[in-house]
Order: sequence, then C-alpha cells, then structure tokens
Amino acid sequence: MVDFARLGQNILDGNAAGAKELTRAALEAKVAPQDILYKGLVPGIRKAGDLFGCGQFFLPELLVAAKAMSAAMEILEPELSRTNVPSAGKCVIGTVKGDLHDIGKNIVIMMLRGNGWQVTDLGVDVEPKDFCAAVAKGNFQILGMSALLTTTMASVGETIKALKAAGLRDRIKLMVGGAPVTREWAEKIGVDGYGSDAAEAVSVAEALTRK
Ligand code: B1M
Repeated sequence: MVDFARLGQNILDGNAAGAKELTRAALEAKVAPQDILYKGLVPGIRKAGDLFGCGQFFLPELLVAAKAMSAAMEILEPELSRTNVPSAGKCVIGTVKGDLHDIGKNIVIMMLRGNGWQVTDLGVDVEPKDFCAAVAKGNFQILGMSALLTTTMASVGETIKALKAAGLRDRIKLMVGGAPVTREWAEKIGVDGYGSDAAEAVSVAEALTRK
C-alpha cells in the first residue's frame, strides 16, 4: 500500500532522499507513475505553494521543496518518457521569458515523450527571439509555452508578436499552459491550444496536428 500523503509530506519537508526512496518503492510496487505524480508529488509541491502564498513558508523552504520534487521526478522520468509509439510529431517547448518555473513543463515533456513525441526543451526564461530561432530552424508542428506567474503571462503575447513579425506564426501551432493560465485567456491571446495538465497537453497536441 503506497502512502501518497507521506510522499507529499516529503516534498513539503524538502526531503529529497525520502521522496526518491518512496517514489522508487512505489514504482517497485507497480503503482502507475501518473498516480505517484498526481496523488503524491504534485499535492506536496502545491501545498508548499499555498503555505508560501499565505506567508507560512519562505523562499528557501519553497526552493528545497522544489528540489525534492525534481529529485523524485528524475526517478519517474524513464517510466513516463518510455514509449513504443512511433514518432507522433515534433514539438519545441520552453518556459517563457522572466519565468524560472520548470517542474510543470518538465512533466509535460515527459508525458509527450511517453506518447511518442520528439520534444526539444528550450529550458526556462526563454526570450521570444529564441522561440523564433527554434521555430525557424527546426521542423516542429507544435510550439509549447509554459507560464507560471501572472506577470510572465505577458511574455506569451510577446512571443506571439515576435513570431508574427518574423513571418513564422502560420508555420506552427501554439500550445500554452501553467497554473495561472486559463482556457479563455489562451483563446483571447490567440494560441491554438491550452492544456490544464500534462495529460491534456498530450491530447491537445494530438488534436492540433490532426487539424
Ligand atoms: Co514560485 N510561484 N515563485 N517558485 N511557485 C508560484 C507559481 C506561486 C503561485 C506561489 C504562491 O505565491 N502561492 C507564485 C505566483 C503568484 C502569481 O504570479 N500570481 C510564485 C512566486 C510569487 C514566485 C517568486 C516570484 C517568489 C519570489 O521570488 N518572491 C519566484 C519567481 C521566480 C521566477 O520565475 N522569476 C518563484 C520561485 C519559485 C521556486 C524557484 C522556488 C520554485 C520553482 C522551481 C522550479 O520550477 N524548478 C517555485 C515553485 C515550486 C512554485 C510552486 C509552489 C509550484 C509550481 C509547480 O511546480 N507546480 C507555485 C505554486 C503553485 O503552482 N500552486 C509557485 C506543480 C506543477 C506540476 O504544476 O507548474 O502548474 P504546474 O504545471 C502543470 C499544469 O499547469 C500544466 O501541466 C503541468 C503538469 O500537470 N502545464 C502545462 C504547465 N505548463 C504547461 C505547458 C503546456 C501545457 C500544460 O503546454 C505547452
């Protein structure tokens, strides 16, 4: 029996070794990697965010929780990215300019890879010009942008503007996601698809390439 609450508590405590050990044990017990992620790890990091939001956690505590989360995700990565599916398409993804959050983006990447996508990861704090350069160079069907701060949501708009200015907008489908992003906002700003979580990101990517 896997104790998801304990797994989440290890994230909250910033206990990377404990989080890794429990993640490994859960995999050995044949628990689905998605359940380990969404029932154990994600509630832990979200709770850390809530405590930070109400002033009970400070930045160092948030940082160690994020490190524990990333450490546990390293254990899950081979499971989530493993695929027997032939290439579904090519996708390039980054966290937008000014934003350093990459946990959600990395989960989206793992799940896309696990579903047969070839994904190029541009990392975090990606300038509009670097998104443009990637689109110009690679033969991608989807450009994905992750934004976790209300302030950096504007960078999505800046990137779209830069793509249009470079004559690249019509070459690629745009997908966006991240905690503050909503479907309505995504439609308004002119992206083609929105994923509320990694599973939805995969189905949206598939739907966009079928269109
Ligand atoms: Co920051 N942070 N943080 N943080 N952080 C938030 C986002 C915040 C909500 C916390 C809070 O106040 N309650 C708040 C934002 C408030 C706002 O904008 N309204 C905040 C703040 C304020 C900040 C700083 C400004 C704090 C400071 O310095 N004073 C600072 C900003 C730094 C910067 O980016 N310039 C900062 C820093 C950090 C850390 C470095 C400590 C760390 C990030 C470490 C890392 O990513 N490597 C961190 C963390 C961990 C968080 C919280 C706690 C957790 C984020 C996360 O990983 N969630 C977060 C609180 C929260 O989100 N509840 C918070 C788990 C992850 C699985 O979910 O990222 O939403 P998520 O991804 C999901 C979906 O959104 C979706 O799928 C993913 C998987 O299911 N998705 C996509 C994501 N991208 C997608 C792309 C797609 C499709 C779907 O298509 C392309």
